[in-house]
Amino acid sequence: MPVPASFNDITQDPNLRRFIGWVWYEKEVLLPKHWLQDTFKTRVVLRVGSAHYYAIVWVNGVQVVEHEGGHLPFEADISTIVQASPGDPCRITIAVNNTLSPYTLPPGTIQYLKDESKYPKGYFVQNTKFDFFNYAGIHRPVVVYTTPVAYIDDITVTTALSGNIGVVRYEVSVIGSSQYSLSLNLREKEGKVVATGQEAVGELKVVDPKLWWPYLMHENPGYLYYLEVKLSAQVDEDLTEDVYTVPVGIRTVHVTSSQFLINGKPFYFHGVNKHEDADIRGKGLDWSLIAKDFNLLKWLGANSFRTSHYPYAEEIMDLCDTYGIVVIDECPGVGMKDIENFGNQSLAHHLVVMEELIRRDKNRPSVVMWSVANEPASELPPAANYFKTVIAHTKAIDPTRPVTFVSNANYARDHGAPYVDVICVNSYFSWYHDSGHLEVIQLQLNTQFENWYETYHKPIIQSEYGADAVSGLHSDPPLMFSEEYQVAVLKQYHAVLDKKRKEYVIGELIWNFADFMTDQAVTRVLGNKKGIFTRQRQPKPAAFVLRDRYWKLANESSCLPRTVQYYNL
Ligand code: BDP
Repeated sequence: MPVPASFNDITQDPNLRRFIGWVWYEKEVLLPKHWLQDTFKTRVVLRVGSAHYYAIVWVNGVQVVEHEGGHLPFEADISTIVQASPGDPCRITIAVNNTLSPYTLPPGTIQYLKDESKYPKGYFVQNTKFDFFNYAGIHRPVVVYTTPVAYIDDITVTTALSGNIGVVRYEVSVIGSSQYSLSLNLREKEGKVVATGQEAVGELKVVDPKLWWPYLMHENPGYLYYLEVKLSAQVDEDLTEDVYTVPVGIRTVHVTSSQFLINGKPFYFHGVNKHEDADIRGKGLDWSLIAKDFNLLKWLGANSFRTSHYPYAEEIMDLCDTYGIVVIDECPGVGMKDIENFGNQSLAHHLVVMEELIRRDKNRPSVVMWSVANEPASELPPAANYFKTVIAHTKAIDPTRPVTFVSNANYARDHGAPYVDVICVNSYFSWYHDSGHLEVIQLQLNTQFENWYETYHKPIIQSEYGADAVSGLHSDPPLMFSEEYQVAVLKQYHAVLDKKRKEYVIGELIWNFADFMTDQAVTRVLGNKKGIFTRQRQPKPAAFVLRDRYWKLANESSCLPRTVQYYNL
């Protein structure tokens, strides 16, 4: 079985495609000799980028780590095990179980179907209430790396602006020695050192900094400085050195009652919702696919996306930082529709997931907001305390970013909305309600925005809207599932968005960037077809409509002089 990849679509075996339970991966690797000899100086670490959903890892038969939750990395110090038998290959065994429960994120249930006149003995299915295929396996790279035994464990960077001074606050945590010194250099992209530091906690100042700007908002988007942190530590009689470099984008984020400000300028999200999803590899990381998607985002004139409905690979996030693609970073709180999903067990896990996500992505300038859930049953009374707690916890760990969750609840009955900084609303007028009635979209969308704004006086993002279109299916007048209908829905939404974006609507994210696989259902034709691109990343007509719109929006909202205009690439 290849890694990284979902195991589901690799073979012709239908049982493996829908398999629920334990799968086992094993590989022997040869580690460099000097990693194994320097017993007291080298720390050997095994890191799994993500495994869906629950994983237990052994090295040479010894259990080294277990981890609950897909989409986020975990690691184990394996030094003592591999250094104990330097002559042998290192055997890595990873067992992965994709069974979901009411307390996992996302939640799911196992249902035993006991009527033996209909089902064989022991027959069960896994039910989920989210709309994407529960791909499983080892989805991201597994690597073995080393550090010295005294090492840089973590670095936290936040940035601020004070007049023409860029302030880079940092905190370095060191493990393995209490006798150490640090040397920090903040370098420009081109290498020149602009500020230095020696303390574990400090502030670096940059005069007239080059700010990190979103794509299409500035002629030089995604500008990154590099903070190089050098640790020299005394370990027994020896001096060891560890070096780590963090990309730093100097930028600020603020939310007012009607605006989202990046570097003090109003930012309008014109972007997409995505999935990690493609033929054959499922949710497995694929560099060619990632590069293709970023090219399509740039072509489209999209300045942002939401990581619907779980954290994406670090490799994707790195490119967002580099290209200036703004991210709403979402945790896997999706499909939370039942009352059991709001109890203490779920809550405790949700808090841990937010901690892991923030530890991974906190230094990324592209991440401007955390989303703690998608379309939870937020009208249930326990959702009030649940979201109050998750959002307060998220803000306590990261006071620098706004927090939201994405709602499709009625504005008057949503118990989570009082705690968010930005209201994110999904709606599917003329699709799931009033199916086929394009003529009601404008009225209903207008009412939706006014209701939410009058209740909360917080800026609003249309965080999902769209319609399924089966590529190549035509109908005029536009009928549901045709390419023409998808275009017509978008245009109706845009008419209202164009009015409301002058007031308090701060963004629009189409559902979805590309067609994607779901469970089989009577409403799904080999998956969800709301993509503006097919699953193979070919444009439907809706992609051209959005492309025209996004480039126009870019010209209106960029910080370039009025005489300078963007042209479609
Ligand atoms: C929304 C969900 C999204 C679905 C979409 C749809 O947030 O995950 O895929 O609807 O039904 O409710 O297409």
